[in-house]
Amino acid sequence: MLLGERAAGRESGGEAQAAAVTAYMCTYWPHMAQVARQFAKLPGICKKRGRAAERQHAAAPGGRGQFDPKMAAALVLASHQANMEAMPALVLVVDDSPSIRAQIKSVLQQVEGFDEFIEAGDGLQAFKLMVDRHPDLVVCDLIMPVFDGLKFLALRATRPDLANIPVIMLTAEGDANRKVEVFDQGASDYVTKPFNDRELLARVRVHYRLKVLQDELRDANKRLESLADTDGLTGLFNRRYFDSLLLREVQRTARYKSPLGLALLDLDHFKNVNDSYGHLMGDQVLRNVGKIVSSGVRVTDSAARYGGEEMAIVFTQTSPLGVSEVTERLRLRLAEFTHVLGERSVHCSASFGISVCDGRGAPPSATELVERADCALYHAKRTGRNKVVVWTPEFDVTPP
Ligand code: GH3
Ligand code: MG
Repeated sequence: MLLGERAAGRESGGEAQAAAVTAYMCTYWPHMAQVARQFAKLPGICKKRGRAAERQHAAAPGGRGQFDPKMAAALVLASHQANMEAMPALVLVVDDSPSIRAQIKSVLQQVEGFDEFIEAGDGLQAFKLMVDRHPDLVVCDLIMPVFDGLKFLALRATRPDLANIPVIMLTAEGDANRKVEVFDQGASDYVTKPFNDRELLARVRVHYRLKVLQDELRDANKRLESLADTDGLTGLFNRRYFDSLLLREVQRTARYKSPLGLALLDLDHFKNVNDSYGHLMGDQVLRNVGKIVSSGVRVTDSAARYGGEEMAIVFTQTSPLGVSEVTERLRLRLAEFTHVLGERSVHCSASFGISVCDGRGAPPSATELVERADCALYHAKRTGRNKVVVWTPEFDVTPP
């Protein structure tokens, strides 16, 4: 059962109801925080005014309660129809006449959820407000002194981030050329002045509806994209993404002669962890290792889950010495880390194999780079584990 925040507030303390709740959805950001405290373990979505940044923040893993991105993507798609009318919208009303602005506002207030308005007296002020506040919809007069509606549309066209905000222009009766020009400049629709209240309402509703759907589709697509690239357990990139990333980085190295490094990591005696402490502890170890690895490298480096308990790190623009140093630091951190699950705790070290190209000469192919790191990793396992081994050409002559 999906719970809205009003219902969540009403039902606080009602255990039977709470037990049936599988997810919650809030309209305002502060409500999200309140409801998340009550249903801390459930996935939640904040739908405040369609602003992508805030919604993503509300939905970020660990941001509010336990968030399940797969579920959120499904919930957003499944619930938009039911919630659309109730969503509060921020509307920008632009007209040089304060009385017409007041008239437009009083008409739009009839739409459920349209309860927040900002106003501008000319196109320049409107553009600044649009940039600062990212409204959900703009109703704008075409004819205004100095900075008119067409100039406003031209300025808006320079900002791709404003392209999805619908603009409905108010135009004079019978001016067909102007209407065509308004569409050419990116307006979503027009209403002729003096406007008919019901027509304005109908057009605003349609364009607002379309914007909400487009925003939600874009957000859901972004989430699905990131789900397709990441490993569900560790949050690191998955193997598929790693393969294409390494290929790209090797090409970059060949083109710009920049150094590149690859480290393969394999947990030591991990099977024993699963066998002695159970798979849940094994999973906990993998999650922790993922966090330690991703927080221990630069944002420009990339860490991926390469296989079951193998991970790969691609170091870009890093000298061979730098790759060895960072990898050695990671090895130490992992060896010292205590993994805890319930009452039990365990240590689990890792072995590392490194292959690098220093940017001089033709770099090895991505496959060669992986084979070399794998060969060095094998050597690390054979010679005692919990160590970092760098591949050297001698390994090809005398296999470890
Ligand atoms: P070595 O030091 O030689 O690497 O020994 P090892 O025990 O780590 O290596 P081995 O390849 O024998 O075992 C790897 C184990 O990793 C076996 C497999 O069940 C476990 N494993 C792989 N993926 C997962 C996972 O997602 N969760 C858990 N809990 N275990 C996993
Ligand atoms: Mg292992």
